[in-house]
Amino acid sequence: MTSPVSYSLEGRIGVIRIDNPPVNALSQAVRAGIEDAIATAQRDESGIVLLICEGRTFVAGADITEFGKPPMEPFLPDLLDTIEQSAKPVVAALHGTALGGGFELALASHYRCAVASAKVGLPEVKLGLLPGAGGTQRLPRITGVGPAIRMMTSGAPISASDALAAGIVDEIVDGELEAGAVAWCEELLAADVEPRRTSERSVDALPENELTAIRAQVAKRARGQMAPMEIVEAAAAAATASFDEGMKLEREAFMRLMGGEQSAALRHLFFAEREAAKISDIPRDTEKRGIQTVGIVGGGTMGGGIAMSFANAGFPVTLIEVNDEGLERGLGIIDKNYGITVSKGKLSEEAAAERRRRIVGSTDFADLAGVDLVIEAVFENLELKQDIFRRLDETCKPGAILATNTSYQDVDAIASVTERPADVIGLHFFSPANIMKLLEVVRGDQTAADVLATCMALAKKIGKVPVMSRVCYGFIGNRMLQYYGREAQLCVIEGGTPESVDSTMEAFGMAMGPLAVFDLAGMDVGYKAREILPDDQKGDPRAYRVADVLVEAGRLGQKTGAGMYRYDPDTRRRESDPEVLTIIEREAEALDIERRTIDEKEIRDRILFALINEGLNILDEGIAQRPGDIDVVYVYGYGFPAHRGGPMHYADVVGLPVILETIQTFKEKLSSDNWTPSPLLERLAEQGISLSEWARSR
Ligand code: T1G
Repeated sequence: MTSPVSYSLEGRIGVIRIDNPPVNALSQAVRAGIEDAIATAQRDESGIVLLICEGRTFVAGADITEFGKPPMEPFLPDLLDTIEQSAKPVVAALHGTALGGGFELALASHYRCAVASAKVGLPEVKLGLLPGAGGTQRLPRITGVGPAIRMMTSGAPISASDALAAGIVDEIVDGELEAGAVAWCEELLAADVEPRRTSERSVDALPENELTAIRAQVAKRARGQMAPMEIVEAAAAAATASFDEGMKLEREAFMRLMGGEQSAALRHLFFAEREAAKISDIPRDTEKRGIQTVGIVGGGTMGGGIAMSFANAGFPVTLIEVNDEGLERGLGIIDKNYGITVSKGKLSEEAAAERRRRIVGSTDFADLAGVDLVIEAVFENLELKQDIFRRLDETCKPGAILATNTSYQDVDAIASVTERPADVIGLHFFSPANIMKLLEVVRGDQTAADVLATCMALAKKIGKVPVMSRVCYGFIGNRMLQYYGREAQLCVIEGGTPESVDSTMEAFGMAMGPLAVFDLAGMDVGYKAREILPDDQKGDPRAYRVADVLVEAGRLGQKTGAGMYRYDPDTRRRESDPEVLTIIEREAEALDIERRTIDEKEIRDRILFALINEGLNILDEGIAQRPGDIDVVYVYGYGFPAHRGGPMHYADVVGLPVILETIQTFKEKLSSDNWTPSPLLERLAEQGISLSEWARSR
């Protein structure tokens, strides 16, 4: 098997060329190839060594697929030490995204050049790790401890120009990278430069009070994640310990994190997100339909957000509203949202104006005749949506994709009113649609393969994370949310309080507790949805009794300043409200519920196991393709803590047998109607098979 690394002497430049698609990850073969090449360079006529990569990017990191397996030599930190100790200057030439171990490889080189479009970064924290090949020791020696901590705890890459300003990159190359890098190497040769070893530099320690403040700030943002804290200590040691001692500290921290649950969870999510974009029964090379222009029907909050998502990605958008007043209101929402983005400094005035210009409003349906994709985003009413699709069927050109943005409605029932059900699909955006990354792509029974493949690829183009769902009430996320919410509400009326339930779930890592989420969304949404359901479909009446009483009292949530909580009008901070506790106790009595103390473990297990059990039903019914798909939905769409890996990954951490046994106890002690173990849970628990093993076996 040919090595992914080649070496050639070109004049007096020894060129080490890495070619390991798709991202030149530092696999064992790449590490071995570099090791051989650097050894050759020590013995030949070269005066300088150039390290460069083929393909779209310089090395984008260690090979994550090797993690969790027995480490194989040469170990990356040792290889980088060999490079840094080279008797001849080593130059790294950067393009694309030099990330993680790739950036550490560049830092161990003596000089660094880059094309202007290159980026460098240490995103290990996003995998629950810290840089494990000298990044925590070399970067501070270049940028200073504070900037290095900020770069490593954010995990965000910086541009080549910012890297130049920080002293990380020495030269920005104009034009083609290799030609520019070779020319620069010739200059360095002519100047007879020596190897410049970063490890030999020293760096000033941060003042103790500044370091203390950084520790507190990082701990607050970390929300229970360990890697950011380890990064702070390793980077601080760069100033107080020798390089070798610092490397030892870094290694020990790296091994601690690599062996921990948080990194396993984050690495699971990294691959789950990429796996979710693949549809198991549709080839990746399926020809996609060309999407150049987009139409949105409905300029409300969702329609406006969706329009912005496409305009931000460079698509011209036609936004349709029923009349001038509706259109003016819809475009006004968009203008306001762009204004907020600019005022927050996230976008320049010019860039916002350019994006805004891409959105053209109209009240004439005929203006949709030529668009390639239409997304209907009107009120959640099936008949209304069907009327819209009848008109789209008459108006839109053949081959146009007709999508409905719906949270619950039956996509097949919508497709059935058209003459082209194969062109109909669901695109469930999450509010605010221009911010939230999750996109549930709902596959109807007749949705064509190329329509599905087109929408999955389009999702990535507009910066969304797509997950395919089959048709059921609530698809993946909202269907599971009903059970999550049911148990949260029952814990409240049976003995807890909104604060005890929410603080327990926030301590678990949820971005926001369930009751606070209801207040954020507005409890009138659930109230109206239940109003049109027959009683036998409304679920456990105890679960929504308090919410209904609050809605009927005008306490809808944040939008009315009070719901489960009272909200400070200025800060919007939630405050427990004794009036709500009185209502809870009164309604519990009316329902003959004898309130009791419900501890944190019961709150957590009831809420999370109800969520997991329904996720298993969704897998068993084939609504979701994989457990990892459900994890992506909950982390990207519902604030589930990424360092827990998602509800289904967490189910394997807890163990399916434990979950089954607990659910059987809940069935006996709490409610036989509410707690029916998923048949898939029973099968896997009894066979002793984990969800991840089951997923791999399919
Ligand atoms: N290792 C193995 N495979 C990787 C990989 C990696 N580091 N990065 C990407 N891939 C695969 C990915 O699974 C996908 O595979 C394909 O490449 C395209 O990726 C010692 C310990 C580089 C910005 O965290 O951020 O170094 O699905 O779809 O959108 O201190 O990939 O095609 O089969 O994401 O253009 C640190 C992770 C590792 C960078 C490109 N590095 N990668 O984005 O393509 S830890 C990272 C990314 C480390 C050292 C530590 C992105 C990208 P498939 P993609 P993209």
